[in-house]
Order: sequence, then C-alpha cells, then structure tokens
Amino acid sequence: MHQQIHPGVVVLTGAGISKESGLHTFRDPDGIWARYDVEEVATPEAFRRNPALVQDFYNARRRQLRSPEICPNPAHLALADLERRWPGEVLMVTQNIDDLHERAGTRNLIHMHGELLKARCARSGRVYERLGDIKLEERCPCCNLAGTLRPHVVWFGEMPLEMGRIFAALGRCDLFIAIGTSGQVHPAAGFVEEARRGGRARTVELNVEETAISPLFHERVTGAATRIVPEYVEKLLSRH
Ligand code: BJW
Repeated sequence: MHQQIHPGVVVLTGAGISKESGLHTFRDPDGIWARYDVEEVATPEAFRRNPALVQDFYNARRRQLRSPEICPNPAHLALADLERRWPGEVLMVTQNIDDLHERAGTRNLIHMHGELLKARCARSGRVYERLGDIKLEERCPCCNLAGTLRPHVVWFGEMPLEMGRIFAALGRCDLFIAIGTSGQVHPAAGFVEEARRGGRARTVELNVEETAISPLFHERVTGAATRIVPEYVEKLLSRH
C-alpha cells in the first residue's frame, strides 16, 4: 500500500505578528530600540553594569503583556488553526518573548529568544514561572542569593534556545514561512537559507514591508499580519 507523506512546515515569527495586539516591534520607527539603547538593556554586560535598568525594562514589558487589553490577534489564531488542521508536522519558532501564540492555542512552539513570563537563576540555570516584577533584592529559591534572578530572555551575544531542534526541523521541512521579522538578527535571519539548503523547501515571507532578507524567499506576501496570515493559512489548508 502507498503511504502518503505529509509535508512538514516550519513557521518563524517575529515582533511584527504581535504589533496589532498592541506590543511594539524593535526596529520600526515607533519601536523599542527608538526609545531604549539596545546596549543598555539587552546584553549580559548591561545586566552586570546596571541590573536595575534592565529589570525595570523587562518588568514594565511583563506588566504590559499581562494587562487585559493585550490578547492574541487573528494572525496568532490562524497559526494555531494551521497546527490543528495541517496533516503533517508544524513547528512554530518564535523570536517573541510574549505568550500570545500559547494563548491562541499553539502547542508545538519554541521560544528561541526566551519567555518574558519566566525568570532564570543566573547561577544555577533553573527557570521559574514569573508573572510579577523581578525585584533587585529578591533571593532565588535555589541558591537563596540576592541578585541572581534575571529575565529568561536571550540577549545579544548569548546562545538562542533549542537550536538543535530548530535546525533539525529546518533541514527536513517542505515549507518555511517567516512572518513579521526584519531579518536583521542572527541566527534567525539565516533560517531561510538553512531551509533551502536541501533544495526541497519552499520559502514564503509575510511582512508589511520588504526586509533585509526578502530576496532569499521564493514568494512574498505583503500586508498587515492580521489580514495576510489568516488569508494565507486558509489558502494553504484548502490545497491540502
Ligand atoms: C509587521 C507588522 C504587521 C511590523 N504585520 N509585519 C554580525 C553579523 C552577524 C551576526 C552578528 C554580528 N554581530 C553580532 C551578531 C550576532 C547577533 C546579531 O544578530 N546581531 C545583529 C544585530 C547584527 N545575534 C546574537 O547575538 C544572537 N546570538 C547568537 O548569535 O549566538 C551565537 C550563535 C551562532 C550560531 C548559531 C547559533 C548561535 C542572540 C540574539 C538575541 C536577540 N535578542 C533580542 C532581545 C531579547 C528579547 C526581548 O527583549 O524581547 O530579541 S533583540 C530583538 O530582535 C528581539 C527580537 O526577538 C529580535 C528580532 O527582532 P524582530 O522580531 O525581527 O523585530 P523587528 O522589530 O526587527 O522587525 C519587525 C518586523 O515586523 C519588521 O520587518 C516590520 O516591517 C514587520 N511588521 N508591523 C506584519 N502589522
């Protein structure tokens, strides 16, 4: 009997998918890096130099994420629908530290740049759920030391999470979709080339504008994520 092999999909999302939920991107004119110096808040050196500033930056973003007006938008919901209805494997890889994909119902998800609603002990590496502020004087539950708890996020110069699983999925996928990411931060910016390496994967970019890596994709769809992602997902599902 002939067994049908269903195509595998890897979806990479960036800050653009959460913009219409009310969370700022980084590099747009109204983005986070227009108001904060990346060197002051998103490097391990910054945390060593001025932990109060770094904790304030993430505490404020954690409070915003937990406010009632922030919720998943139709793009997050459409991707959860894709995972539920697609006959093959779907791996969602997000650079976002928000939890909007989970809240939309996505299950097979990797947060390659960490999670805002988690804290990590810099000494033991243990990770804890964290819904409120991380306070400077707070002691970690594992070592009972003050000042070791940090946001569970990946700063510049640090290794993104679960790279082995991500590269394995890119190597075997048939379709790679990048949504709302500027393609300026590595290693995520190189995923499209990794997916194409075997010569099998079709690659599609969904973004409101052209990006640094647009020429590397087979297909581009231009528009706001809340419109183009549900449309694209419906088209994909209707073909399979
Ligand atoms: C919409 C929309 C709508 C808007 N609808 N779309 C020189 C060359 C190459 C690499 C390096 C280099 N020097 C240093 C490096 C490495 C460095 C790097 O890439 N630097 C570059 C800036 C040059 N990378 C690292 O250090 C990483 N680690 C690393 O490389 O380890 C070694 C390693 C080697 C080999 C393999 C594996 C590892 C770590 C990077 C950590 C990034 N951290 C941050 C902050 C932490 C989390 C947080 O605070 O939130 O992560 S930086 C920030 O950028 C954040 C994001 O996840 C990340 C990506 O941003 P994203 O998502 O693309 O957002 P934007 O704002 O850039 O773009 C938004 C897009 O949406 C735009 O295109 C809009 O048009 C679009 N859009 N509205 C659809 N409605």
